[in-house]
Amino acid sequence: MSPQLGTLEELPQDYRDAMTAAGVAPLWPMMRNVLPHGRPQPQTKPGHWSFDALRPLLLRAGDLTPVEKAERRVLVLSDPGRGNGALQATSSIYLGMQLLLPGETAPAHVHTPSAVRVMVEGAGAYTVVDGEKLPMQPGDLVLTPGGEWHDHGHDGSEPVIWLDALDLPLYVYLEGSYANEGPLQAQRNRPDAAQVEYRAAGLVPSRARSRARRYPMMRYPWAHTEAALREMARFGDHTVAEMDYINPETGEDILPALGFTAMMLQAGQDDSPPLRSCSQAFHVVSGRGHSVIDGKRVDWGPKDTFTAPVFAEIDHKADEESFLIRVHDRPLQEKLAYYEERAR
Ligand code: GTQ
Repeated sequence: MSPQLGTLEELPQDYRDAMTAAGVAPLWPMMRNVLPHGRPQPQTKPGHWSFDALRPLLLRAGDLTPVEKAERRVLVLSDPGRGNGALQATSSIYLGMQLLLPGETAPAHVHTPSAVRVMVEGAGAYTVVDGEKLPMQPGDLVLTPGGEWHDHGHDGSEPVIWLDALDLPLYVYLEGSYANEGPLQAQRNRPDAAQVEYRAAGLVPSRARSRARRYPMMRYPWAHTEAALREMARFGDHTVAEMDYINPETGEDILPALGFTAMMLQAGQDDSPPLRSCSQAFHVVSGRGHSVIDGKRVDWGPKDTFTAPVFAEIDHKADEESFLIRVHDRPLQEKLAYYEERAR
C-alpha cells in the first residue's frame, strides 16, 4: 500500500496564498485525480436514448427551426455523467440525431473533426463528400472524414433521420476544432465507390497502393454488412459475429480516432466482452434485448442508442435476432499505445 498523500489543508495559509500568487499549485493533493491507481475513473456514465423518445422531438425541431437557421438540425446525446447540454456522449465520442426534411439541403462545410453517419430512418437522403454522391439507406455507414467537404440533401418524400458519430470532443479538448463553409458541391455523375471500385471484398483497383485516396470508400452499405454477418454467424465459431469496418486499401480502421464494428446477436444469445480501455457507443439497427453496463440495465429496441464508459463491465442479451453498430476509440488508443483488454 502506498502512503496517504498530503492534503492542501495541511499546508499553512500563507504558503498557499504565496503559491496562488506565483501561479502554481502542489501536485500531491491532486495526484490521484489525474493518476488513479489500477484503472481510470471515468466521468462518463452509461447512457440510453430510446428512439421512441427522440423521434417526436426531432420532428418538432423540423417544425420549429428551419434548416437554414440550424445549419445542422441535430439533437445532441449528452453523457449523463457530464449532464444535459454536454456536447459529448463519452470522453471521445460525440453523438447526435440529425433530421433532414424532404427538399432540404444542409450547406457544404469542411471541418477538422471526422464524422460517420449511421442511417436510422427514411429514404432519399444523400451526403456529398468530395463530389461523390452517397445514397443513405437505413443501416448504411457514411464517412465524412476531417478535411473533406460534405453537404447533405434529400430527394425523398418522408423525413430522414440519421445518427452522427464524431470525434469532436477530442478536437475541442485539443483546441483544434473549426469549420469552413462553401457552396454546395457539384456531384459526379456516377455511383459511389462502394458500388464501383470496392464492390467485392478482397478486390481493389490495381495501382500503386500509394495512389489510392486517403479515404477511398465513403459508404458502407448495410446490405453488404448484414450479409457478411449472417455468413459469419452461420459458419463461424459460436462467439458473437462481429466485424470491423476498415479502409479497403490499407486494412486500417476507417477513421484515425474512431472505430466501428457491426455485431449480430442471435435470438437468446448473450455476450460478455472483455473490459476494454476504450469508451463505446452502441446503436441498434434492428432487434430487441437488454444490456447491463456497470450495473445499469438498458432495455433496448430498434434504433436505440446506448453508451459505455472506459473499462465498463458489459453483458448483452438479445431477445430476438439483433444487429448493432458499435463505435469506439480503440484506433486512437492504439496510436497512443495504451489500448487494453482485460478478461472478465
Ligand atoms: O453533419 O456536418 O451532428 O458538422 C455535428 C457537427 C453533424 C455535420 C453534427 C457537424 C455535423
